[in-house]
Amino acid sequence: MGLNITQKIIKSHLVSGEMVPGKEIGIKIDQTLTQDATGTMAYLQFRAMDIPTVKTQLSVSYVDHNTLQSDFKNADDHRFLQTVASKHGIYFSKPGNGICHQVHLERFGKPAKTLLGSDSHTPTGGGIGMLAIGAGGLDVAVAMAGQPFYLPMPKIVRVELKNSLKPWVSAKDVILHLLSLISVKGGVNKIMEYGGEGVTTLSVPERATITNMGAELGATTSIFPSDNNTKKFLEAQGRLKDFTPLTSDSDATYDEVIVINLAELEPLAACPHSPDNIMPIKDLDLTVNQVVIGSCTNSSYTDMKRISEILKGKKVHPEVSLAIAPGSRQVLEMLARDGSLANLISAGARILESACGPCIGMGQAPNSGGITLRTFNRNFEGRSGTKDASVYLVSPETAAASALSSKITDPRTLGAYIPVNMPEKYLLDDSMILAPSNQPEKVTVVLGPNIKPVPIGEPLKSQMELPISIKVGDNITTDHIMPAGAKVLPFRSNIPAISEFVFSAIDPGFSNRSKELGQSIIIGGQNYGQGSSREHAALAPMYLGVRVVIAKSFARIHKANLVNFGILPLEFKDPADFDFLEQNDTLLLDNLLTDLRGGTVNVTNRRTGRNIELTVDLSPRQLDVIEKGGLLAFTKAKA
Ligand code: MIC
Ligand code: SF4
Repeated sequence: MGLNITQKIIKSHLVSGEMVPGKEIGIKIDQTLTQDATGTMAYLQFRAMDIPTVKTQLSVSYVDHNTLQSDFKNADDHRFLQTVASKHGIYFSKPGNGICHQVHLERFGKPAKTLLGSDSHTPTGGGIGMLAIGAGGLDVAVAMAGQPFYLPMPKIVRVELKNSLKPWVSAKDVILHLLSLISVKGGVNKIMEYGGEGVTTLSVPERATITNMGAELGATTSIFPSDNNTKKFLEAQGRLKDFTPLTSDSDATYDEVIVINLAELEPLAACPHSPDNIMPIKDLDLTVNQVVIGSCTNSSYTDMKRISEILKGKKVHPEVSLAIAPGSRQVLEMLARDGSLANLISAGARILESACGPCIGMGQAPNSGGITLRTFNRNFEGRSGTKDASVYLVSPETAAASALSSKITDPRTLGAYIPVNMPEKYLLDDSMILAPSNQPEKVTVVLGPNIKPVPIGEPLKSQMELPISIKVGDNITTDHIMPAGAKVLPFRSNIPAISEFVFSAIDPGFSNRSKELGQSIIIGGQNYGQGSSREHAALAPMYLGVRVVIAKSFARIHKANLVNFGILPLEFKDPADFDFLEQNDTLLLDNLLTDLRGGTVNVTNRRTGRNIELTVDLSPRQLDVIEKGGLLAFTKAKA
């Protein structure tokens, strides 16, 4: 029987398990990437394993999230990351060189390889035909140590693209449409594999926009074939030798099929406060205060070039603030050299550093009650830095058109389409990517005072009586659990300090309350922990004494992070039982260690006497890890 692309890559990397959906598999990881906000913890964990040099084919450490440097903390993290990279065989992409996913696509991604990244948008690499997966920092550290990456074998969904996009409709609209079809939880434990004649009409950067935002479907990853467009892209990046063709066999089978007719799509927006709250632009009537173009979703050279053509000779509306962050130094320098940057500046754009910036709330927070259009991938409440702002996620074309008019504007009203060709040759200069030292023994790793040791979890007990410290609803994001932004991000390498901010946006008393309770349980709804891969959303609650999370369902990465830090994730057998639990109730868990292995756990609510059945959807390996108190404790115990 023929294989699809995903099966081909998994098969050639399979270390353990069978390719049966839902069963745990272990795969070999060829490449890893980290970014600074998750990287400091990942490298502290890697160093705790005492392995001198990474065992991957390639590992890259990027600095793109925390580039504000409002005091010593971020700069100290950067210095730590640079010295760790140099010592342990890791390439280091300096701050200013660009957003990890954009730079990795340009300079390192290879079709048919596996990539594990400590960032949820690592699937951007699927645009070039990689199996690129986001994970917690500890999983990435373990992969750098040469160990397999474990995950439940996903279902494989074929997304069949028919025809081609109409003028002014863009790759962003394809993924927004898919989000409208299957929602932010529609992709959990699935891989979206693109195929069909429409694929050949999309360039690698366009494909990467689609696979990038596949993260918002909750998908394990998304992937495109590696074809002639991939070859041309790699050739233009001076990397023809990295090309391998990769397509699915003609008799390949899939677990599900979704058909999208590209020709029927129109410009769309994801409305507040969820990436799946989709409306056609033409049906929205809004006055816009701010427009921001950039992020790992839409900051390629061709995206930027097109908006510069739209803005050329025109002026941004006086009531609008337009900020633009090109995705990489390559993009920025090419725009500077071909005159596009001058068009943007002349139009009145505020040019930002090539970094994540406003996407993670590092500057450019909107005004009170502001309406902001962003080409990003997440519009969770408060993520922009302004709690009552309304963030709409749109294509670069819609963003540029709206910046001119101050009204949300369908780019199809701009007149004749402005085609932008893919460059024959990208500008190549890797001088901001530092190779690791060839004398690693001479490199000293420098830790700043804000970099604190990683806390280690406690072994699980068979009997526990735990109070509920918080009860939350559906689709709680890791931004709710562990917020980011300019105030909190500098504490990513200091768990005691960052734990003060757990749930701070929805329940400012949470941190103190849980410390007082000693140990506790969190109750969640559907898709608990969607969004970012930040393991701090598990690590900081663990530090605050959270031992168990009971939810209707979990997002994949967060569930894996909970296990890695010794927090037990359990699911309601009957979701209706959610209604019978309240904050401050005390739950009795009995005979836990035995029952966990049987797949069902019973808890009794002390207040009501009611018994609730919970499902254990964890592999035997994961149960071993949790029993020991997390992956670090487990690895230490094994050693
Ligand atoms: C995000 O987009 O939320 C982030 C910031 O890139 C995160 C990583 C992090 O929290 O450091 C992600 O997507 O994984
Ligand atoms: Fe950076 Fe935003 Fe992309 Fe996350 S989603 S990696 S914060 S640009």
